Amino acid sequence: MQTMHKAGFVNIVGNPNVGKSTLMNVLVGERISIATFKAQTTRHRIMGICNTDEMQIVFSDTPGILKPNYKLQESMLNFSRSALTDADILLYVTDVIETSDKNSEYIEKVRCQTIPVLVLINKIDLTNQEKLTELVETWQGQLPQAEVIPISATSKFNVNYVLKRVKELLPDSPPYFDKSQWTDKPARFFVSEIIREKILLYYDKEIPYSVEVSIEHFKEEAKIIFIRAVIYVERESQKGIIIGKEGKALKKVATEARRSLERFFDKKIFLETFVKVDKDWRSSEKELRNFGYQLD
Ligand SMILES: Nc1nc2c(ncn2[C@@H]2O[C@H](COP(=O)(O)OP(=O)(O)OP(=O)(O)O)[C@@H](O)[C@H]2O)c(=O)[nH]1
Ligand SMILES: [Mg+2]
Repeated sequence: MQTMHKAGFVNIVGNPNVGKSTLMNVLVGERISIATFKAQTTRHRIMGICNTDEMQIVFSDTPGILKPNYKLQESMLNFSRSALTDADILLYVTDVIETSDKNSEYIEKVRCQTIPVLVLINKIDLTNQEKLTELVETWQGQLPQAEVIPISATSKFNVNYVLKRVKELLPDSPPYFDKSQWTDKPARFFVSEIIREKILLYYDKEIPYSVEVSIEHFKEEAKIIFIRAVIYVERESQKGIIIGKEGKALKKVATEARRSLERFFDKKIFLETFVKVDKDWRSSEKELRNFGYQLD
C-alpha cells in the first residue's frame, strides 16, 4: 500500500534569546538563521525546509516576543504573532533561565491553540535534574495540552526526539513548496544577515540594534560572488563607531563576514562594505518597508 505524503508548517516561537534560531539550524541541519548571545538577533520570519520523498517539513524561525518600543519591533512582533495563525505544529521554546510568568498574554494565546504544541525547555546543559523536574511541572501546569520536552540545542540533546514527534504529528498533505527549495529567502537576505551577525558579535549596546544591512550588488559567477553591502546606522556618531579607529573595526567585521559567506555559499567572495546614515530608520514606516519589513 502506498503511504500518503506528509507536509506542514512547524513554527518556532518564544521569548528572545531562548535558542529558537539555534534549534531551527540543528533541526534543518544547515546554518539558515543567525544566532548570537544577544537578544533580538532574529528580526524576520525565516523558513527552513526539510525535504524527503515522503515528507516536507516547513520550519519557521521567528523573532523573540517582546513589547515593541519602536516600529521595527512592531514588525518583529507581527512575525511572531503570524506564526500562531498558520502553524500545523507549534514549537514553543523556553529555556532553563527564563521564568514561565513572562509573556502571559502570548502564552494564553498558545493555550487556546487546537493544534499540537510542544514546549521545548532548552539549555538543559545549564541546570540540574531537580530544577529541571520543577520546570517541567510548572510548564505542564501552564500549558496542560502541550507535550513538554527538555532539550539542549547546542549539545543536540533530545533534538532527534523532537524531530521524530514532529514527523509523527505532521498532517497528510501534498508539498507546499518545490522539493528543491530549502528556504523562502533569497541569497541577498543571507548575505545581509551574516554581516548583521558579525555586527551583533563585535559591537556593544545600541549599535547592533541601530544597524540594517542592505545588499546593493550581488553578482554570482562560476567561482566567485561579488557583493557590495551598505551598513545603515541611525546617527552620524554611530557611523564612526562602526568604522572604528583607522577603519579597523569595519575591516574585522568585513573579514569575518567574508569568511562566513565563503562557507555559506562554498565560493570565493569579494565583499565591499560602506557605512551610511539613514536617520532614525527603525522608526520610519517608509524606510522599514524599503528594508523588507511588514507593518499593519
Ligand atoms: N548553553 C546553551 N546555550 C544555548 C543553547 N541553545 C542556544 N544557546 C545559546 O543561546 C543564545 C541565543 O540563541 P539564539 O538561537 O540566537 O536564540 P533566539 O531564541 O533565536 O534569540 P532571538 O532571535 O534574539 O529571539 C546563543 O548564545 C546560543 O548559543 C543550549 O542548548 N545550551
Ligand atoms: Mg533568533
